[in-house]
Amino acid sequence: MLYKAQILDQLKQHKVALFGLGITGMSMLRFLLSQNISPDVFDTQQVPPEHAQQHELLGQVTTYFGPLANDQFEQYDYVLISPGISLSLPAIVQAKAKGVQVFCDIELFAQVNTKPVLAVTGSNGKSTVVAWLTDFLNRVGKKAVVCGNFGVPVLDVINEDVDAFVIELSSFQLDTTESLVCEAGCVLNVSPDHLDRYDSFADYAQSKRKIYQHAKTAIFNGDDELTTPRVLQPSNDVDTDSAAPHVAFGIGTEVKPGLLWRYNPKNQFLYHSNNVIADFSTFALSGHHNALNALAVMALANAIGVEIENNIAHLAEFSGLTHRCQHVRTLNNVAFIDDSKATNIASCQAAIGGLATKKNIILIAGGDAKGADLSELNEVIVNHVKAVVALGKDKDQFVNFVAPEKLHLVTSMKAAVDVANSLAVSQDVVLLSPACASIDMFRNYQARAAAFIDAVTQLGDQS
Ligand code: UMA
Ligand code: ADP
Repeated sequence: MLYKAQILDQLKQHKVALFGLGITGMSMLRFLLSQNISPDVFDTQQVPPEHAQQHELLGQVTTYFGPLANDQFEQYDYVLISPGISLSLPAIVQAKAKGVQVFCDIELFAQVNTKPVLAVTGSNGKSTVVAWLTDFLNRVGKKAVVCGNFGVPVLDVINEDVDAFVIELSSFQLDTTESLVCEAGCVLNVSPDHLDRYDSFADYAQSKRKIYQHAKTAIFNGDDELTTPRVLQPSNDVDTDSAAPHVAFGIGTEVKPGLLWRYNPKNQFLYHSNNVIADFSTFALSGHHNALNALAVMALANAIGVEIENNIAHLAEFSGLTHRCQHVRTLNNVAFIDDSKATNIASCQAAIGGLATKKNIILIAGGDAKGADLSELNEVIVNHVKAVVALGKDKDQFVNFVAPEKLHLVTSMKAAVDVANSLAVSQDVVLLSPACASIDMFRNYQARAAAFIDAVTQLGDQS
């Protein structure tokens, strides 16, 4: 396999620690061992999640499980970390202060990879866009593999023979990525999320824009200033226009200078420059946010030479990912919708905006708000939601802005579904769109969805 060798030579000659043993950590361990690099492995959990199944690999390295000393990594030259590990952890801060190199799997991938990359980040829509783009590229005859934050670590697929890797990137991954060259990099949108990991919203937004650092084309959302291709220059700490050609997508009822890929919500047409290229109402996915996602997919595919206008049929077929506004059941003319993947405020707003016909939504929300102020949901709740059923760690935030007669606090998903069902009348929509992370009550958003679907399935059929 052809890799760029420099970083591998460096790692071979120096002391390497691998910190975090989830799916990213295991992928880094497999890759390093395949290159005859043997890191010391750390995890702050006494029994890390991937430990039990991986005795064989872990038998080849020295492992340290449990709390870390602040000077734990000072004796190393490199610490390869997983994205879930905060850079403000004292052991990491101290290591960096001593000049230890700290980076994640994406940076390692970037330094060894020789194949084309399309990279996508944003607060919402990343997974939908990378899955859609990969599906589209494969349908038009380009071999594409989806990876990254999507759940497939990049180093697990690096040997695949591809026309393009389609990489979903989180801000956590971008925080320690400096050299990712991509054919096109795209920030879909930026809205408050993960504020428990950043000093400010501005820092989080800046982290997203790192994707443009070495992009050959910078694709951005013309309606979202925070996605504009400007990159922080470490030398002078100033944001500077990225050198790559800029390509914008966005909403517009008429031609706008600089807006190449456009959606007109009035007629639901998609445009390239001045030309109508598709009628979005014929697509399998619906909602304004998905029209914008479609534009991003087109711009990204076009950046590697895919002709769009004659391939619209291939684009229109994608029917979306599970747990994003997915219909579960209709009972007594009440639709139950699973949008468990809505883990921040903007995604919940998009779901409500896309589904509301009148004030007919019963919203099940709450969980770990990750430092966000849930009262930003007030406007959409006032306009479209007839009742809120709140659960999870930050459910009490709803007390501050939802009228008492409209709010129901519960302690389990089963209770949430039962209460929502008892409030619903014909033509209402019961929407699980939590605006919060799930980890305070569930293993992940899939487990939260499973609890919702289970409770909905158990509801008696009175029709
Ligand atoms: N750990 C420590 N000390 C700490 C924190 C974590 O030792 O202080 C250890 C944990 O004990 C565990 C390991 O680190 O053993 C977990 O690492 P991780 O949290 O980075 O999780 P992975 O399993 O490697 O999954 C990560 C991403 N997780 C996070 O960013 C939190 C996955 O994104 C991603 O799919 C995967 O890499 C492959 O790239 C998940 C996610 O929630 C889906 N992402 C966030 C989001 O989408 O909003 C950013
Ligand atoms: P991510 O990977 O960024 O979390 P997903 O595609 O998994 O994004 O979607 C997460 C949530 O955001 C879902 O609730 C989905 O309905 C909503 N969503 C998808 N695309 C957008 C968008 N462009 N703007 C706002 N919300 C969106």
